[in-house]
Amino acid sequence: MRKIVRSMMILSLLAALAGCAKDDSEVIKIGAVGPMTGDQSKMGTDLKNSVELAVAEWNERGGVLGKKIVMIAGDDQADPKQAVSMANKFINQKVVGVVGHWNSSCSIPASKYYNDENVVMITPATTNPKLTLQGFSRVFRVCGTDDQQGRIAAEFVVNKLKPARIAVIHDKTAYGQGLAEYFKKALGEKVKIVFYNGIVLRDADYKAVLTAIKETKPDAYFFGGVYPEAGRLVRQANEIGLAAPMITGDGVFDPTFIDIAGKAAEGAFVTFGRDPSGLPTAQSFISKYTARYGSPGPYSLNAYDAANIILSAIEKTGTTDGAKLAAYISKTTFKGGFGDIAFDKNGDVKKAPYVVWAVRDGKFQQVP
Ligand code: ABU
Repeated sequence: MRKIVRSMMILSLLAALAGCAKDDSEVIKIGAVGPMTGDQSKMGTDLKNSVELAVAEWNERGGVLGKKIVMIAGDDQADPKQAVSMANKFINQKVVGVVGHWNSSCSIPASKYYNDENVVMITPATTNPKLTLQGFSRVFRVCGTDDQQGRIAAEFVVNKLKPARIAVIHDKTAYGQGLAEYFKKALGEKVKIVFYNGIVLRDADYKAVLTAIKETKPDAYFFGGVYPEAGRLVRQANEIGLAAPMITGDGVFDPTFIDIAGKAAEGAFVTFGRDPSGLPTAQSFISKYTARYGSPGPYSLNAYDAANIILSAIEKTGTTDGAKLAAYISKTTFKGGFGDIAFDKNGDVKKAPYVVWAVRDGKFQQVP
């Protein structure tokens, strides 16, 4: 009797596996991964929405290679260990390409798994240069890098703000610390750095470090990090009477920063790309995204372009093989929401111009 039960269980398992295999061969799976929960969840949600929109458009046109496309969303919680765990989950689910991750601290460790397992990864937002310097042929990004934006921030500080003294802090992550280092390097000896230190990520109270910064009498301070911390830093700096403006990077470029900081956000400076809302190539995305989800976020168009690049590569090559897709992506100029998108030998976009934005009247406005 036990033998019969065991045989029936094995048969059911084989039937279930056969079902999975059939399902797997009938759809093409694309991963969308970022921080879907936690204090950076706005970024993950923006990313997921954009991929979902791109996938819906492709499916309305009949899918790709005659198959329906299925988006699988993954939450890395902005945590490197979760990112690796999500990468392995996607690989087991036979995902063909991944749009993500958002955080440099997640993309860098996860990228090795995608590359080793022949999965194409395109990040919309990871800016730490190391990501594409690992020699991974299947890893791309459709945004700029922190050496580029660190240099733009330093040039702005030296030529426009002209402080005599500056403090530099960072959140000790791959992104935040990396950006602070690039900023410091680009600044060179041109401005005296009177304070340099890391802050504790997700701390509620930064008044001790801000008081220490205030004592060094800086004319400005640079922060390498993301908007939840930046919002609290600026608000609390205002509360303790530290009037020096914050200069920071793309991880802070979201209205949520202004929501957290309130009026204290006024006068903060942020490096980010140009506003794509006037680009003819972005109009269709903006109207469809807005109708479906509300206003696009800072990296929404990048995520949409990333998804379309993966799907176009599948269509044009007629394959889902990661190596063939990567070879096609690396030599092709794509028509995206940002216009023409082409990659260099490392997998970085050839054009990624940064500009400086300031918070004025509760909004980000490009500094002329
Ligand atoms: N580039 C902004 C934030 C994402 C990152 O960690 O790179």
